[in-house]
Amino acid sequence: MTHALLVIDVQNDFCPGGALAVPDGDSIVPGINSLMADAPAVILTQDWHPAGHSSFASAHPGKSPMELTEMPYGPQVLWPDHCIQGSPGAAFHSDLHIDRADLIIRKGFNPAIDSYSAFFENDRTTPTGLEGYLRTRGIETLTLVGLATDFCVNYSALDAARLGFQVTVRTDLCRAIDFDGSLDAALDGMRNSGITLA
Ligand code: VGL
Ligand code: ZN
Repeated sequence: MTHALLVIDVQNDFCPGGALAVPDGDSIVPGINSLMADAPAVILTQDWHPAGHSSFASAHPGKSPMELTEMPYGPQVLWPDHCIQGSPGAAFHSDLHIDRADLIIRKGFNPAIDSYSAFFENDRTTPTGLEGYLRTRGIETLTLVGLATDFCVNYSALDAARLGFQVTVRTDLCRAIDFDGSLDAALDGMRNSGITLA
């Protein structure tokens, strides 16, 4: 087995009605379910923050959601409170066939560091353990789908490519936040890193 489908953050808070809703975010669920049915390995990620997480604007007096701040590891967008551990917003979309998952990897649980990528926290060095899991299973190629194209899908795809995996992003099964040109920047960055956009 050498191929895995990586389903990024298809959670209620990133779907319409959620705390950090991605436009049209729920529309990709049926297509992802179809892909999962045929994939030899399926891994889901789940954004999973403690209350008061440092990526929340509410944790920074005087700051509003979507403002930038400087963290010890670099610039960080401040988000509305979202995907709080155990909350309904952190749950997967109820139509997603999560029983197909071999592994669910949670990220963003460290109060001091955000984690967009499925592989590394936002300091780009603290690993989540996913690389070791994939390598020990002999997985070399990855297809990525999910939310959001320009943040967690983007960072996961870039890290996967940097680690030497062969990466395809199914952009038809992703949706973007598209904040301040972030979608175009992400697509350019992924293309320049040898990632196949399909
Ligand atoms: C995400 C912002 C904050 C994502 C997660 O899943 O793209 N974006 N946390
Ligand atoms: Zn988050």
